Amino acid sequence: MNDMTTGSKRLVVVSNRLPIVVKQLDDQWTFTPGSGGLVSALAPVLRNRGGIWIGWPGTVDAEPESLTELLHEATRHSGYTLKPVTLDNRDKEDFYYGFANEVIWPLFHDLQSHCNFAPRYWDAYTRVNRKFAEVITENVESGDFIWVHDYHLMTVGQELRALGLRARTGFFLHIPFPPLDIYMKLPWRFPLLRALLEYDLIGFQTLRDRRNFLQCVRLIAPDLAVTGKGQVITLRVGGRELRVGTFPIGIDFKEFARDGKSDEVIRKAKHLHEDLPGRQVLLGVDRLDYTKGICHRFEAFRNALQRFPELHHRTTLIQVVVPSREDIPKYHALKMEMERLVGEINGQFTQSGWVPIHYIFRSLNRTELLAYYRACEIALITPLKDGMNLVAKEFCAVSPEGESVLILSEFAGAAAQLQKGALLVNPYSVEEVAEAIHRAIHMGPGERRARMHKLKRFVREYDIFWWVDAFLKAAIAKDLSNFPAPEEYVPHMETISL
Ligand code: GDG
Repeated sequence: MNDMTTGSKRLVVVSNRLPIVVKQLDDQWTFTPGSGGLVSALAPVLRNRGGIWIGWPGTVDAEPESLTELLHEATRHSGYTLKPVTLDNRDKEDFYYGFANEVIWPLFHDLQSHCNFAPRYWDAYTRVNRKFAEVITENVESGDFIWVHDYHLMTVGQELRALGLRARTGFFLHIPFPPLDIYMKLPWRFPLLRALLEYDLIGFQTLRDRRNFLQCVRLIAPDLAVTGKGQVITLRVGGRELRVGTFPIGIDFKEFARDGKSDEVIRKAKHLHEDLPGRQVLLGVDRLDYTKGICHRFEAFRNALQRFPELHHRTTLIQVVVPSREDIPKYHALKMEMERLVGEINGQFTQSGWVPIHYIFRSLNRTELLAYYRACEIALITPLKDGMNLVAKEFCAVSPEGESVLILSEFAGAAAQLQKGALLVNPYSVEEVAEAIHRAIHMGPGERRARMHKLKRFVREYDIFWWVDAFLKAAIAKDLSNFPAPEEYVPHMETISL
């Protein structure tokens, strides 16, 4: 760990899931890399700096001692150590599927009608957060910086204080923080806010999220005093002082740009496009999730095909959906609905030699994923709400300059940074997205190049290493005025001209 940045000995990263999933198959333990944005973002950081990663390895069957040994084996050459937190079936049901995925995930994405506020979920949440705190306390050394991640672990900081730990703690929320009116629906709104205020530093993806959080804090703490206006501000509340900052998460730009130019990726990308001659290919890549707006996107594509018949035969949408949380009925229902829509739209428009939507329901390996980023001319990334959306940034890093266009939801955190290069859309407006598709397909090489140039510059400059440094510096910096205020996206009246 970099002493210059934090003055700390080690970085202790804590997240719900470890970057490795442990499974038992026919009496054999298997390891597979974890998926999702948090793992993609943090794995290169720990590879680079070393440290400890504490989290749940995804199984409820193994004994803690054997898990520790297995994880030690699996990460022998990774440069960092994994420490497991063991969860049982009840934890998995009520904490993970329950509070995290049926309460916080939908509520924080403004989808309150998807919430199930079952009273037992909160007890499970605090119980499991205490388990995490206990494992942290067992593994921490003096001078360590403890960096807790995401919505599963919002009360860990408070539990650590209750266990008497004095180490410095930071928390980063990867998903959005909802506006006051929505947050207030949460039955446990006050204890949750009070618990968050026990961290020394809280990071959000965007200024919008931070503003929402501050409005909520103001309600429970009329004595709240805020100092500063930039990227990192100081709060004084209830006799405590803490910092709150905006840190838009990035990707390992160099690695994506380099791997995207490898012979294997170029060969595969060429091969993919040979099967779609003379077409401009639109690409969607998402975990199976109702926040990603996949069904709205299909409707927008249908609308584009209805209104602009010249697109027939000239464009194809490739939609990759990565299986996720499929045991939850809502996710299963979403899968059924997506598949119904794909069938219906393809049935409506397919002609000899042209199928409008190619639908892939599986996880791609990295080479395949990069080949799709490289081969497709237009990324269609239209989440209904998203903390950041790393797929948008990965597409920019890999796609050849001058050929590609990014269509991006204004409700993705990435919109704040990428607004000058992307075509921003309201994902709820089927017509607006259809018009953006039309505009992207007709966009000339000059405009494409200029836009992609800006996009790449932002993604390169604010990469994952910038993000880590900014967060860790914010934890210790004496002077917070050196942190520049980040970009903010404010919807405006730009009409898409046809
Ligand atoms: C959460 C927040 C925030 C996707 N398909 C495949 C694959 N992926 C990888 C992508 C990307 C990651 O998964 C998805 O990241 P996102 O950011 O798009 O979304 P979430 O998983 O919802 O992440 C999000 C993020 O945390 C980080 O803070 O941006 O808002 O919801 O890295 O590359 N990887 C492989 N095969 C696939 O088929 N190998």
